[in-house]
Amino acid sequence: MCGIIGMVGKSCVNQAIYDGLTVLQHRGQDAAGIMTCDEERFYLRKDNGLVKDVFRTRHMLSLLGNMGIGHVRYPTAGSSSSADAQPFYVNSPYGIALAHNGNLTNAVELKDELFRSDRRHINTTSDSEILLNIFAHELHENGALELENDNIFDAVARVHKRCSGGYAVVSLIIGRGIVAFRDAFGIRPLMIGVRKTDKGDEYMVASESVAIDVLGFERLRDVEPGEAIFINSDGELFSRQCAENPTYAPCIFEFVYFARPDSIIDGLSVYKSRMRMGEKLADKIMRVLPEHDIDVVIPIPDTSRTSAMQLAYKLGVPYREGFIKNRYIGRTFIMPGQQQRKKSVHQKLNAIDLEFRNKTVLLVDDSIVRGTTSQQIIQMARDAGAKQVYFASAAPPVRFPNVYGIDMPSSKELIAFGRDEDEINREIGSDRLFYQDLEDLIQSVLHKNVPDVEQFESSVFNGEYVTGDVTVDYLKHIEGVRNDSAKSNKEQPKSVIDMHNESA
Ligand code: PIN
Repeated sequence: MCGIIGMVGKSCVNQAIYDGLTVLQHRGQDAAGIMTCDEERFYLRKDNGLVKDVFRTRHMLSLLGNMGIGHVRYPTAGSSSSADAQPFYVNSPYGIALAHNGNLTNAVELKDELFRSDRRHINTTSDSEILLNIFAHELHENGALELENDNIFDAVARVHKRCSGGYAVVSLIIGRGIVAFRDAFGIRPLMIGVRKTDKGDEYMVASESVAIDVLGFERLRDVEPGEAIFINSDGELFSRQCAENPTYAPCIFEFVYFARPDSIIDGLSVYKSRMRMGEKLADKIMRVLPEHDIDVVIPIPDTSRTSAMQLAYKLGVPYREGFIKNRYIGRTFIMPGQQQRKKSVHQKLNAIDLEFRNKTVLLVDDSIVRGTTSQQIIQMARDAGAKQVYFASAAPPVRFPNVYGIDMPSSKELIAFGRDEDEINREIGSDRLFYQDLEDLIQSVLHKNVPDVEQFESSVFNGEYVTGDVTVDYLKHIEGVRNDSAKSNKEQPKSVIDMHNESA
């Protein structure tokens, strides 16, 4: 998972892109990069680290120009090198830079094809470099010296024909403008914002609406599945549908965990979705355990707070903040390697004993992925004196790998893989376990006022991959690059590095 931003302003955009990336920092804390341009050249700064650490004053001063793109990266196997940080750029044609969020499911074939037919070399393990070279090749085939809007849109249409998977892309064409597009299913999010100034309109595109809000832009609309947007250097916006059969199927996991609650994705409020997840869970608990004995509902901070609050309200049970989180420690979910994850759970959360002592507590989390955190937190609740520990997950069991840009572990590391709910309950050590049903999750996110969205990309729960091209062989391939031993092995064998395509 990554965060992207693109901006065409009426003055230098470096500070705005920096601020936007800081707002999107939750989408990736592994590396950050900004590329800006004026009429003549690109200016780039990218490195491993948080936004605040990657950009020092001297870097900011060197990022000149009124147009730019930015990226924050999520760590994945093989992607830890700063050479893989985005944006990437190529000199020909015109001078093009690109950053993306997502994962290509045919990256291995594309890399080979790029070499054999397009005579292009890919030097990193990043899908971004592949997307950039495909886009550059198609623009070269389609583009005149004086680039027309249709040349750009035709090139994006060819990118959609060649590339499969989930991707949201921002690209900078030197001196000309910014191109942004989204895969034909709209799996990864992308939104457009506008800001009126004395000199005219400024535009930005960003992974989440929260970046648009915080920078003082107005939310214009989401980029549609398969649609491409071109904002030229004069600040004019053009758009065209570039996919043959666009279908809305946004990633449901954005709503479960990744996106900030104050974001609105494809017209659907993340916050409201999480509230409804809590209500639906309460309904389920009352269905399966009408005479429940829950004394208190305790969220596992932060994401689950919203649903836990509504769950408690609907059950008519007190809601208590029984776990306090050290806010200076990063999210455990996105740290590579099991060892590092285990250690940080203890550093991250502390229990307030009084809220647990002699009570039947219901702990609520947004999801159970590996189950290791859940296991340790349940033990913490027992150590704090709880009489019984029940556990509720606002999402259904995660049983399948994600191939569209969410770095889920290999299926063997998923606690729900090959286990039924009783077995998971035993494994994590809870007295009772409640999972959200998939249909209830979908209904929690869906809102009647948004007729465009009828389905979600929910493969981690049901194993149905919307792009229809995910084979058993491909799943085996990503399993190989995702397991924890692959992640912790810094000296990866060449074959693994070669095969790996980055989940951005
Ligand atoms: C963490 C949100 N959330 C907590 C991420 C843990 C799965 N984990 C997914 C639960 S935060 S585990 O609130 O945003 O910090 O099942 O893999 O152990």
